[in-house]
Amino acid sequence: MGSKRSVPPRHHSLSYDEIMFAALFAVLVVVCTGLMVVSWLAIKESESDSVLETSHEARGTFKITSGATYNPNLQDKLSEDFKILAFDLQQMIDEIFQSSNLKSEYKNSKVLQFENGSVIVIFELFFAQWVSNENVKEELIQGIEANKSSQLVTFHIDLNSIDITASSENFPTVSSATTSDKLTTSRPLTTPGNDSVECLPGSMPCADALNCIAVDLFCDGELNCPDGSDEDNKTCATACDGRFLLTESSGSFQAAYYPKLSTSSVVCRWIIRVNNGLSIKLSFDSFNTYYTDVLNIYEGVGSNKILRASLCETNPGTIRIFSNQVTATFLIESDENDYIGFNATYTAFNSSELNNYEKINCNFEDGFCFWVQDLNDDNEWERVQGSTYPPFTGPDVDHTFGNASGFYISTPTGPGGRKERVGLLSLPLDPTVEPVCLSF
Ligand SMILES: [Ca+2]
Ligand SMILES: [Ca+2]
Ligand SMILES: [Ca+2]
Repeated sequence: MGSKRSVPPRHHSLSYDEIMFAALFAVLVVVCTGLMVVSWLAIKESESDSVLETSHEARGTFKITSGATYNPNLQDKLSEDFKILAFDLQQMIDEIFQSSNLKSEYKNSKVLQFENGSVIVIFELFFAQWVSNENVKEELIQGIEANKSSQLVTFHIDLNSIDITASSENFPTVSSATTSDKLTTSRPLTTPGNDSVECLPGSMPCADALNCIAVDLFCDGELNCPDGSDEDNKTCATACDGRFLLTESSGSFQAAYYPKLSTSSVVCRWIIRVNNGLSIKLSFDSFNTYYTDVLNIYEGVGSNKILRASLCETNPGTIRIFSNQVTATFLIESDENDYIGFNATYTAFNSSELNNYEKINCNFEDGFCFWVQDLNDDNEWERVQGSTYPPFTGPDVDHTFGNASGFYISTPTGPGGRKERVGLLSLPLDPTVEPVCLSF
């Protein structure tokens, strides 16, 4: 992707009409450039605006009694067997919920794991707002009974095996994508004495033992306890590397080895805060995580933070966040000793110093450069290498190297997949008087 300029012939003196024409032309160029920076894959027939800030996740499981047989390859998330079965089941779940009473809340689903026993499927469901487990379960059972998916011709699901658990059910009032993260700290938060305040379920006392705040407000980058103890560096130090608040203009954080799982899962959380007006660039020296371990990168802190990247398995290259504050959470659920985690470095940079060429030019070899995923559409662009999966849904090579080693970006693909709007945004471009072409 690159920009070219064509220089119009110069005039020594300009009439009033010529100046007006030039001004009008400049306005048109700015408007056209603004429209061109958004690339649409397709226009979805029906509108479905999702609100990211108030998302809800539920976890579910069911048993397939016929239509799929278990084999050990299903343990490998990268295997063709896993991908094919997961794709079909996600499509089935999508079709069921898209024709259910929860269709306006439902966003998408993701198969996490298969287990032996006919085939037991463990999956996640994403909703735009909070919905009860009972409601989700009921709609899923009704959808299966009413054959709401063409996949149900193949798969037979044991209705009694269906179970839905919301990982955020204890804290439904806190709406953020991390409500499922069970915060684990390396030290006890307080050592309350006998006069310690009694906190309601889902909340914990501040160090003053006088005030209670919601569990999710601890270590979220915003001060909530009057004594500030909810953001104390010692309280929030992660089990991954013993760090929490990173305020230098550059630094690192890591989970080089997984910490021992004291419970079924561990969350490490870091807050990066650099000078106002600056942005934050994250790079990964190593990234080797098991698929159940997810590193989430958020723009901002507290309950208004925006999920910008959800990373597992593959090294994402460089990620740029256009905010002076970043929250990173690493949820570890695997118990695999032979996997190493990641090592991330960050540096502050000034995005206002970029020119238009730098803002839009990208070969995607090292991430998305300065392009930003549109979060108000149906899906996200993916940075891929070699052929897309399934075969014949995209190119085999990129423009940079012309072979399978080069990265390019692609919209999510799948056989028979529904049409989706997938947008990509540039940073605001500086208006230009001269015409500008965008090529890609
Ligand atoms: Ca807080
Ligand atoms: Ca490339
Ligand atoms: Ca998007």
